[in-house]
Amino acid sequence: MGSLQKIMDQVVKRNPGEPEFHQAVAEVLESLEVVAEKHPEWVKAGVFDRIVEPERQIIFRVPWVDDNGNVHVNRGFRIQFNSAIGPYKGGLRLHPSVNASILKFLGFEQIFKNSLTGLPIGGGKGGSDFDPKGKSDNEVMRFCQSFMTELSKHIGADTDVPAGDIGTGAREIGYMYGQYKRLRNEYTGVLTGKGLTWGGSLVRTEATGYGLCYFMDEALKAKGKSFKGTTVVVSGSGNVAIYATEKVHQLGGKVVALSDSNGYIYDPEGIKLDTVKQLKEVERKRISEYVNIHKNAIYTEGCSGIWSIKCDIALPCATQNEIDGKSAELLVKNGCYAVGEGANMPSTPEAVHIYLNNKIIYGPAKAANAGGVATSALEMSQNSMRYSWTFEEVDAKLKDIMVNIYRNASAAAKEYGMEDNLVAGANIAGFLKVATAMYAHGIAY
Ligand code: NDP
Ligand code: 2IT
Repeated sequence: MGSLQKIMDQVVKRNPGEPEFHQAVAEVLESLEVVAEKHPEWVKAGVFDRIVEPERQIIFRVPWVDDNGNVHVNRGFRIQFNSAIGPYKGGLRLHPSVNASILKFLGFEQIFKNSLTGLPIGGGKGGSDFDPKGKSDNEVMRFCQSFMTELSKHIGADTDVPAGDIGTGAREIGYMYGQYKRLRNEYTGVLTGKGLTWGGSLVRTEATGYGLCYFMDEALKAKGKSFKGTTVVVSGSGNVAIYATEKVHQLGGKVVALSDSNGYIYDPEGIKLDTVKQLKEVERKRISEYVNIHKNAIYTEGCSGIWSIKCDIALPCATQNEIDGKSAELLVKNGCYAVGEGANMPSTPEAVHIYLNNKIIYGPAKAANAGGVATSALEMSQNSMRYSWTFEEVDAKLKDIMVNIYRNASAAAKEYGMEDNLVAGANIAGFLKVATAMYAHGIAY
């Protein structure tokens, strides 16, 4: 890194013990060196210094009572990272690993992702170290109500609009929305990912996975390829993985593997998605159960082994740093020529380096998984209009947005002398709009 190294040093010093946050910032600052050279006025106005510091971080206690009457205390967070181009927007993660580092990396990336969508949304993220796994519906409800009791003081349809992420799906959004409505006596689009009978948008459930495939389809086309006839490995088996699989199948590819945090399934005949939806969305079971229904499929313990399966295209859709350098090398060695990130920051810096060195068609998370939040922004528009678009209308807008993100990232990479490097392209294209707004707004002092 060059002139922005001192900002990176400050981030490390000010946020000790937060490796995921450091990783996300380092990648972006590295891409932005060329922008800093071109825009000394932004350097002088401290745009780079300011963009790495969250505007506001809220940390709070979340007490709740389990079905046996025992009291539990979790920690709740909301990182309101940047509101230069719109209200803070980003999901809520419920997972035992959640801490400030993970939510700051996610909130930081969300700034650039949301800017890339072309829609007026700032960057934020939140969540809790609560683990919904193994909890009853009533326990999840009590947690969500307690969480929202505090969070409601900090959010609003024009202030900060949370949504789902790992561990937060339609059930959790429902309990949280109900509590917000009780507390505030207002019916507004304060959360997205709502149910279809109470303000949700068609296509939001499918949006991240579908959007990932629309983005990758465009990236593949630019290199004379397509999903048709390809073998695809998808990690995870949650919301993003399921709808990425559905769209790959619609586009003529074959997904042969899925995973969860315990292990992975391999079905050489192609994953039967109806079974996966029943197991994961309805019964909330483990992916290992799949092989009890489809006897030709194999289950293997340990989730990272999924990257040893031979494939043309890999779509990591589980969690951060799930592909390390060794897994990336294995993918390349086995002939994989494209990687599209449905999850946020699923590849370590070493893995990204290997993709770029081997000319892999690589769709980085900020660009490739922006379809979820883009459709959330479309949900906000529909809520403001008190109107809803049809499935076809929303799907067409989503597709347009993903194609534009690819084109803008690709054009920015070329303009700044890094043709085909969509990591740099996405970081730069996302940053330019936010920086222009931050500069225009002046510095408060
Ligand atoms: P879900 O909770 O629906 O599914 C998460 C999946 O990833 C599960 O299969 C889960 O397995 C697996 N997983 C989670 N944590 C780990 C871990 N530490 N190690 C291995 N596997 C793990 O979440 P989503 O599908 O919504 O989110 C998946 C990824 O996509 C995340 O990175 C999220 O930030 C990102 N994303 C989500 C968007 C959305 O709209 N939902 C939008 C853009 C990005 P298990 O059940 O064993 O925990
Ligand atoms: O990482 C993400 O972009 C999300 N979890 C979706 C956020 C949103 O506000 O829809």
